[in-house]
Amino acid sequence: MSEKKFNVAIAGATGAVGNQMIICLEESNLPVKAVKFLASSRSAGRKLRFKGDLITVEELTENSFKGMDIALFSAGGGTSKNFAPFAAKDGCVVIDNSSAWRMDPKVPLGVPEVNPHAVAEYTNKGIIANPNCSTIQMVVPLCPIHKKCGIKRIVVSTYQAVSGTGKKAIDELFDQTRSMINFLDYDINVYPHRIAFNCLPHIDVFLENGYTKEEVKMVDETRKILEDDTIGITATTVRVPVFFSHSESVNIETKKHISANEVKLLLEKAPGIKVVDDPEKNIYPLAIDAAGQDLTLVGRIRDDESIPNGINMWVVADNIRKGAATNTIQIAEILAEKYL
Ligand code: NAP
Ligand code: 3JN
Repeated sequence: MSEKKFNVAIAGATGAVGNQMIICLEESNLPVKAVKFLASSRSAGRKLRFKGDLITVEELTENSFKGMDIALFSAGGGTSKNFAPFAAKDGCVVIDNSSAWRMDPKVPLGVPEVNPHAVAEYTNKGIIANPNCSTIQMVVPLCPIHKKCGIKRIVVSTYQAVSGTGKKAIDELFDQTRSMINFLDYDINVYPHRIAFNCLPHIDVFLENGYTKEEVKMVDETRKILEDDTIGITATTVRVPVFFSHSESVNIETKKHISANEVKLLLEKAPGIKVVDDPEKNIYPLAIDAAGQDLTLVGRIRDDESIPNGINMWVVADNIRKGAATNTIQIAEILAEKYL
């Protein structure tokens, strides 16, 4: 890391992802000169702690980024679309957590373990996009397999934690669960159905083809990050009553044969991954073990016996850390070390 220090703004600092970004920034090696915390007018004036100091939250405006070097956005797609260009115009590099810029061909979509070289393309628009959480944790183990054998097709089903919907959904799962176990009435506000003791095959909005937007994000973003539009991908995304960590059942068909044992050895050496796979001892990746740390846990690695070149695996990561804040800070670290 160079000696230079950076002014870092966080837009959406009061939200679930923004709060985790503050923690990850405190934990990181990024040399920070000063921070600025931004949110809507609703939260302006609130105070948030950074490394022991109390920082007053300011309202996000077009002029918020003057003098800033790096802006981390997690305040929704509309806010990113409207305000990221103002940050870029003022010479700030934006790392955006929303879907607003992800599929723009001039904006890199970065996962440091997979395509760190993409970060260099920030110069096009001054914006780097952070992928969707479900995409990030899937491409981390797919990348080494794709490099070695070529992936032909992916079938993925997700089991996504409510924290992916933000703070209000965490509260809703807690409140509904508490009400139900006390035989009390409960409210349904965040999702179209009760989430407590239920699974909802519905994340983000439905599109004309019957898929949800979350499913289409996984398809499009995976192809962009792995730099291969020929990969066939189909996804089913499901919300489950878990607070933190998304789990995924990932089935892949490769071009060249690779055995489950070889996949295990390959992933054991790959960056950002912990292989957790000893079924005889009931050891496999769990949401509760992934939560609060940054590795992507991979287990239940086995041959898909229904096709000649198939592998099944179970992939779990903390959706708010590696799926959002940690990945953003890792991109900022690369940027600071190599490009700014
Ligand atoms: P959240 O808990 O509801 O927080 C939303 C944040 O955005 C709050 O800080 C809020 O400020 C701020 N905000 C909302 N409207 C704003 C406006 N007009 N101007 C300035 N700030 C505004 O949501 P979250 O879970 O943290 O998610 C935030 C965004 O991050 C999502 O919309 C999504 O784009 C992205 N995200 C990405 C992933 C991923 O997969 N990488 C995962 C989850 C979320 P107030 O306190 O003032 O309301
Ligand atoms: O639901 C999840 O588990 C992840 C949610 C991500 C999300 C939520 C609201 C808006 C996104 C995203 O990152 O794709 C967006 C969005 O920016 O479109």
